[in-house]
Amino acid sequence: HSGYDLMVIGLGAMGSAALYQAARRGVRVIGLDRHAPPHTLGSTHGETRITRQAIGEGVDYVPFVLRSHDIWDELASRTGQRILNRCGALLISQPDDGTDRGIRTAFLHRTRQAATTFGIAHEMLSADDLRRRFPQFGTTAEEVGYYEPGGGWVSPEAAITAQLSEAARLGAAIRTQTVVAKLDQHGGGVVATLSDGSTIRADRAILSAGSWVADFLPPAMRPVFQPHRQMLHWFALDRPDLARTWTDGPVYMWPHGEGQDDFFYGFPSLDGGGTLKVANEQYNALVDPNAFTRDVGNEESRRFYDHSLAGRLLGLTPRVVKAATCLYTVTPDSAFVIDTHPTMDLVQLVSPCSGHGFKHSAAIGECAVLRAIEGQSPIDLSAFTLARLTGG
Ligand code: PYC
Repeated sequence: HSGYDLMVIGLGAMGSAALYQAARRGVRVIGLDRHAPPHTLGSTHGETRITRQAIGEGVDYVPFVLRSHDIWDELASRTGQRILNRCGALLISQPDDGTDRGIRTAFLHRTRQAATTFGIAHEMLSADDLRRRFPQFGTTAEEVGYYEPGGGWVSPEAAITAQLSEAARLGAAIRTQTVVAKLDQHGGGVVATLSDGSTIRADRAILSAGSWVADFLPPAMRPVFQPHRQMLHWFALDRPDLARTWTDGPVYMWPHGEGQDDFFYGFPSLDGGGTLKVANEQYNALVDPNAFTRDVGNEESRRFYDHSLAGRLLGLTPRVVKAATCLYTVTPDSAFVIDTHPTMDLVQLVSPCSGHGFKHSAAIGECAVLRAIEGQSPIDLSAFTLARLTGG
């Protein structure tokens, strides 16, 4: 079969990781992206992504993040890029009641279970400990903390840049501003037809197209992957006396009620205490990834500030310094899909991460490549089948 051994469609978090892992194994690989990564039009921009090792979404994810941290440490020393920042991760929550019930406590419960199962270093903080250790948060007398020193944040732009530049250095071909209009399997390989009508062939493909993945699926399966508009906000801080605590502080996640709006997360101040990046999540803003409102309205930022942030992030003002939108591609159970394509067995589907994928992406790229070229993933992928969502 002429052409490449492997084609990677979509060079965001998963795709750039896959391209790098393929190139370092000597695979003849080509990566294609409709834009020029790292770009701001998908799911992998905005300076920071939370990383944590005890994964409250389920123990099946833990091996991904642990392996991803190792890959990024190695890549950082090789490229000089600062990718992973272990500033610590804090979950503020109502106390664990020992059950999986209730939005506010179940995540803490499962996080603690994952930490215990994998021996991940952590501390449980009482309400008093929390206030003493982290005076920048306006926590209540009922709220407690789970603190993980090995957590922190990943720079999506640095990770993608390093993965792509290393892949290119190792021989990968990269074509940006290249739209794949159609993907077919025949003659023992895969054929990508580009929007200009030309074709690219490879023995196998990894489809990591994020919010665009539905374009490559049978129509009945498309609704499984729902692109949702999300907002990122950078608000101004006005407490110079707290600048140090915000600069040196951890990343954090804070469910503060039972409703979907009662959750936000944020990062340390990366500009010396001038601003804080904070965000919430929304699941009622289904969009077309090619046509949606990318600007964030002042009233959207203000509503978020008033509902969740005022009184909780001390010194934060409602003044928006910067805001951006990005996309989550959400499955019905909010879990990942890492599986063989339903109608093309030479294609690995490595996409939707429902808003919690970046921290796992370096390892998922590696697993996808090894499954594509050797038929087996080093990390168990059985929890991430497409069939669980399609009944197939
Ligand atoms: O994956 O840690 C995460 C996360 C927090 C908020 C959105 N995603």
